[in-house]
Amino acid sequence: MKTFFLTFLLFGFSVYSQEDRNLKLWYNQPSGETWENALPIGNGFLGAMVYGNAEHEIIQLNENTVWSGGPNRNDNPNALAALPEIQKMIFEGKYKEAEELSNKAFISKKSQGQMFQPVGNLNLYFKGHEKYSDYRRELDIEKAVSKTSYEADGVKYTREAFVSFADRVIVMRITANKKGSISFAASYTSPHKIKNFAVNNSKDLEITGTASDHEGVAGLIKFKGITRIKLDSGKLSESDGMLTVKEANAVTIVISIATNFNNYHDVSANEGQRDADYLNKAAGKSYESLKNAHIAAYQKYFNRVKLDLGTTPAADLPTDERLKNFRNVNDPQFAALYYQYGRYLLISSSQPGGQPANLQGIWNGSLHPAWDSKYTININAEMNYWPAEKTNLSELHAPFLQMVKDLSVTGQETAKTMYGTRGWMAHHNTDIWRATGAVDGAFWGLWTAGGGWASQHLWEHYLYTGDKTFLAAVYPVIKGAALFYADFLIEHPKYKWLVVNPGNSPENAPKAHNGSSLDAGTTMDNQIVYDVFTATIQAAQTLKEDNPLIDTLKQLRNRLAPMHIGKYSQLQEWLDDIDDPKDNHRHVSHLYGLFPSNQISAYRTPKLFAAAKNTLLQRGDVSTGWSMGWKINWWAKLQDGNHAYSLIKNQLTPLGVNAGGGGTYNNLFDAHPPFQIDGNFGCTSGITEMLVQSSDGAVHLLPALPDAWPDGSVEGIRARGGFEIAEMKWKDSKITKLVIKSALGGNLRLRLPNAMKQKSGEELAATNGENPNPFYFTDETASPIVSENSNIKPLELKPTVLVDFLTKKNGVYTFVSK
Ligand code: FUC
Repeated sequence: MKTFFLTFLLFGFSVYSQEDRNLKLWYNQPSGETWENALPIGNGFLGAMVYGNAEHEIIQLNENTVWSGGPNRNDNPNALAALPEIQKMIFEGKYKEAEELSNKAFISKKSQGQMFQPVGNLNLYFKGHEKYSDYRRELDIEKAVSKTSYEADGVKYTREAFVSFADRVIVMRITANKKGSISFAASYTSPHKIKNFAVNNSKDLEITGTASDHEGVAGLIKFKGITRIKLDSGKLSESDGMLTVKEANAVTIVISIATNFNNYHDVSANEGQRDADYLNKAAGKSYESLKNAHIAAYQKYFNRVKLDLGTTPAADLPTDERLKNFRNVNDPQFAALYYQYGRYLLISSSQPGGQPANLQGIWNGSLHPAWDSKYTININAEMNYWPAEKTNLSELHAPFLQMVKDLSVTGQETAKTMYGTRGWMAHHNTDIWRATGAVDGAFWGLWTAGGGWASQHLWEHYLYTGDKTFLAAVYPVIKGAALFYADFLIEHPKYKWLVVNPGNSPENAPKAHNGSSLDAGTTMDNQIVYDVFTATIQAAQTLKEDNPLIDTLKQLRNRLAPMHIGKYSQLQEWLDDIDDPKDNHRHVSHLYGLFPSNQISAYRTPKLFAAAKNTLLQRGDVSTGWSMGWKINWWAKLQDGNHAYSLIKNQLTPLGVNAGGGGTYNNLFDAHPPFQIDGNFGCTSGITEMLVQSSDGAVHLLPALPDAWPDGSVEGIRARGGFEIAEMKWKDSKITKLVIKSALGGNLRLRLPNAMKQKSGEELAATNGENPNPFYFTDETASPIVSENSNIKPLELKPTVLVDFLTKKNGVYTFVSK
């Protein structure tokens, strides 16, 4: 009855637009003590969580290079000698024994990876503000500015905060509608053991500290933060290590933080000098000029994509209320807001020259965060970067791509000393020190494909940008990932295919293995090696390099184990048909081949495509946050928009409501739980894949539009081969207008839900054979093999129209429905 009433209430009104409030998260109450209520701001180097509490404002501070430990390696030197014995045990089915030996010989006896750590909090104490009214706090993701306002003692107070993209400082401005009414005390707190607070010149609060020692690695990161408080009239004084503001008209707080980190093997910078430089450059500027420069720098990225899925009165409510309602009401704008929030979070946590977004992006308040808030490269870190290219944030891929380049150096020694191979490799985790050893236990850590998977991002960046200079520069890295496998693959004694041994299907174990995850030739391992070889072959062909290697890799690729359809009509996770159809493990790693890879195709491998769907149905929907995020992408690839949408609803559910699964916190951070940012990014990628795909020989538009979004428009999504969907409008699920920009020229093959023509009236050409555009190359001869014995039926797909249109470099083309 209640739901009915609510639905009636929300649908009863006519649809109307909300312009200004659309891209804001907002709340009627402060965060209190709860970190996951606070609002994240950041510029890729600095991150802050703004609590917005009236009487005790907390700005929790992060700097992207404050990590425990220092330059270190964590390879296990006993691995190489034990490798043949472990391979033999696995081939003989002695998985448990193999795992035990691997725990001794492969798993690192040193660091299991270092921790991303906070700097501390800046606390502002406003005496007498315990009682307040007219409270509101918000995060405007169009401007990347947070704002808190309330009334206390008859005065209206406002605080605005941002982390400047232009000036590398955190800025807060406090104003009041009555002169002389701003009074507060400011001080730092920090959870670090080694720290010091000081007041300098009676105007700066300073914090210095050293990040933790961890797992036998000495903490070498030194950090310094300076907070300068600038007043418009009033008085600033110092007492007990605090700065006190009395009776100011307005206050501007500028916070800079710096460390001694230069790169993963050099921590020799002078943090104090750096910090003072950042502060002094920014502190002389007026608040308005800092804010304007910040917004302009931010919007250079943010404004590239616009998404309108319609707005209903449901969008009127505060964000936490909308989150509670989302599953039961029609609030398409909430999905659009969440989509853009993913882009906001990527812009704010990943900037060229900085560290890649880690498990928590750049926001962490704990000295010992979950999973060290590092980089899990058996899914999570890659997922963070799925939105980068397609949501038109290509430059922001750079920190991740730089990490891959770093890993290709550190991972070379790991490949050589632990596996006796050329090239480079990384296991399932890494950190700021680019550690590549195997950690956490063989069950999780003895997985060799972390580097291989991560290396695919280099190739993907090329496929979107067509940047040959970039490709030439990173070719040795792509090739190094292939050389590792060229040397490491081993013939399976029973099946005769070349396989990875030891390997696993990340973090899952088949029942048949007595609790051990180890195996040879798992489906995901095979798929990753297939991609690593294919990318290397294609990169070498593009660059006209390495002909003998191309031949070798092609031969090796032909001997890889194929994908199999098993007895439950599922895509097999392992080489043997030992999947459990009731297994609902969060990792569905073998569907890597469906997404982010494109080996499983609706058109080229229809049986595998149908098997992938069965696997996903058997695995179920609700799971951890990131797992649901991945599933949105898979259902989009399966062209089932309604199922993808129901996963979005599962994900956008307050934490605690999905039995046994994750959800979303009030600040719209994804809940594994705990907070893990990959789910945010995974969902943003998934929504894009519902609207535009460019992975299967064509630019496929509206491949998975749910019934809930019959009308809408999007601008700025990017497709492989340098195409940009500059504008796409749809009505009743049919595209009415389409504008495509072609940065590189070449054949544009469109797969459309309805027939279209050029705006001039001219028809589009019918297709003939393979797409001649090299960025859409699908290597027929190397298509993965499906086991022949399956009589699985291909899925029935919605009909589409396939057309070709030849574009010129920098051409802009408009199409309309027929
Ligand atoms: C992998 C996942 C976990 C978690 C962790 C950070 O180990 O299996 O669910 O996301 O990474």
